[in-house]
Amino acid sequence: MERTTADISEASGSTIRSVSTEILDVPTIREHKLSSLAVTRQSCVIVRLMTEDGVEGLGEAATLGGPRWAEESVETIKAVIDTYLAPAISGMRIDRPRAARQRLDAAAKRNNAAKAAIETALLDALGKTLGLPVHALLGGAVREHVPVLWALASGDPEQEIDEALAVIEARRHRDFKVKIGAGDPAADIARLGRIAAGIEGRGRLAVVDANQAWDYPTADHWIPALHEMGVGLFEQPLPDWDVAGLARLGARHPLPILADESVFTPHDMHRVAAEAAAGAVSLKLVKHGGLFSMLDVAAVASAAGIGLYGGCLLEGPVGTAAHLHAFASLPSLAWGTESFGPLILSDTLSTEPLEYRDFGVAIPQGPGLGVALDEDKVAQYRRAGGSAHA
Ligand code: MUC
Ligand code: MG
Repeated sequence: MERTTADISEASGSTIRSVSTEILDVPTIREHKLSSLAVTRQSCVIVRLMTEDGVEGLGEAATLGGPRWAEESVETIKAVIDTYLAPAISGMRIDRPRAARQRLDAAAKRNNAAKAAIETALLDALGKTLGLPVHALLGGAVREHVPVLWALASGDPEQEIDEALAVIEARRHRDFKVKIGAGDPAADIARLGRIAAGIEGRGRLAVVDANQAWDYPTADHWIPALHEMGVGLFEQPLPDWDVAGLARLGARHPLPILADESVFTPHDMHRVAAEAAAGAVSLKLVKHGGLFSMLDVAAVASAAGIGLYGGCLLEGPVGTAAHLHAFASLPSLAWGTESFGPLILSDTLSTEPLEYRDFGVAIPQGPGLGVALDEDKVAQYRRAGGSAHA
């Protein structure tokens, strides 16, 4: 049946009936060690936004190690959504995501992960209502598949080489990110050297991520060794506030800096660009507060000639799909992505897994996010009674 303008306008004008949240705790396939935290279980908040027409939109906000990667934890995300953000957009039309973001910003400062999860659910509902994939709501896809690297983070180089060779063999990944900074820098350099030799000719050390663990002299001393090993990007070697330090490293060494924790907002991105403090930026929904804001950060970076890298915070299928729709719509994505979150979880939470093939992942085709949750799995991993887990 042909849909008239009036039909479409009536459907897109549907309003938000309710927003609900639940926390999931899902074991990871192995310990994932960052500089200041390690996880064996990944937690996220799933948001369900129901429209007056009975369409359900899904969103996700993940954290790493409670409020330690950033200031939000799944407990605060759930509380802020339930208490402040959900009431702020109740009854709004679903085809006004920018206006919804203004209401969310008026209701709560920052809390970007919480806002991102709500905006994702809103766009999923709008896409399902209109019969369009989320990427069409963001300007449309310019690619159908993105490269995905794999993160090595057990801290044991022999295990890490075995893990890398297995995923290369499976044609799942050939670029690797190694997490460092938990211990002695010289030991990390030795570990990286072992990994580089172990995968030589078959895989690449695309990114090394220190998660803010080093100071300027340490980074200045060891960057030539990383460059010598063929590392492609050095992610957030210094504390998030030390933008001037990142700029000095970038000016002294040819190895490009990848800004992660230093860039949450478009204003942060503007400062990093103005100070020439990075060669690339890692885009993550939890940092930017939503898909539109992610595109705003990307636009500021691109205007300054700073490359784009598709980041993650180990999201499950809902959050990963949301990232993929935004990454698909970016005119340029020079540094690829790390959209491997669902693969580090020990179980598949969606009814259909995302399609990982040819060293990357296919962009889901909607409507909406194009992902449905397996409700039995959700029930299995749902946190009971809101009790606190680390
Ligand atoms: C981070 O800081 O990049 C994303 C991938 C990964 O291995 O760790 C996270 C967080
Ligand atoms: Mg990082």
